[in-house]
Amino acid sequence: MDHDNRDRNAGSGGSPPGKTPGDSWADGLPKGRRWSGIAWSLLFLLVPVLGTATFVIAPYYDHWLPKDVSVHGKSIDGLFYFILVLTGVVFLATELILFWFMWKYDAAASSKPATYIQGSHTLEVVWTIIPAATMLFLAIYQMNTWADVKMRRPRMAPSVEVVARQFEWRLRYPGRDETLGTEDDLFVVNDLHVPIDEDFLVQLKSMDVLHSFFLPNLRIKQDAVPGMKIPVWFKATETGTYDIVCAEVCGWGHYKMKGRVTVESRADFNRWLARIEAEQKATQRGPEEIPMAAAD
Ligand SMILES: [Cu+2]
Repeated sequence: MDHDNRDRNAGSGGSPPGKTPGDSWADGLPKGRRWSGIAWSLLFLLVPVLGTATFVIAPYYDHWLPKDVSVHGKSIDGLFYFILVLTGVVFLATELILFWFMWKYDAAASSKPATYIQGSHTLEVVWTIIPAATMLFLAIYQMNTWADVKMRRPRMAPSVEVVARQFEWRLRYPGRDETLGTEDDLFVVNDLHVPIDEDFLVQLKSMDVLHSFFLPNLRIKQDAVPGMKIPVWFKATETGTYDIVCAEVCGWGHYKMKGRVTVESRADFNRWLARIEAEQKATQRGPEEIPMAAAD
């Protein structure tokens, strides 16, 4: 389209040959040109319309935030919605303006060729300062939530150690002495159990590569970094079984690096621990019970 316009204007100082001032310079364009302008404008209008429709319809099809079952989830979701509305309004405004400009200033419908402008220094300053101020506001506004989730760790010994590994979650509970790294530690794979309404402190490690410990319903997502012990904490508010997934592409089996987290009452949790302990004792023999290999 632009290319055609340029050809028409070439050598004629902007006004096409054979036209008197006041006539639309585009009168000579074939009819299809005008229709293509309308079609393109409407196509661009579909972006904000379908974009908004997606967000309105998605919750009805359960394609939305998973149910929040954590104490700090509310403030995280609040931040999410706040930023969504903020960016949503800007998105709608810019897309609608884009559509309107395409519609109104369609070359084929215009009586004048486009003119070149230098740009506006004031506008540049304004649209730099507004996003910068918004970013600064968000950075300050979210500080308390960040501190709750990542900095104000409950004062307690780790409730469990989670070791990410290609492609599973290895869990170690402290056992009866409530201390990790002792003989009575209990080992489980991909099956995290958590007592409800209690602070729960995870010590997160990785055995091989970068993974990301993601508990969508508990609004927890934390990278597991080889060589680091990273504390992660939450307080679950509703019993049930939820997903553990890896949110960092960690190799060919990344997609199947799934586990589950069961939130249950303290009594059920203790029963489960006792069962794991009994199973472990039944299947593991102490060194003194292992028969010596026959000596030569
Ligand atoms: Cu992984």
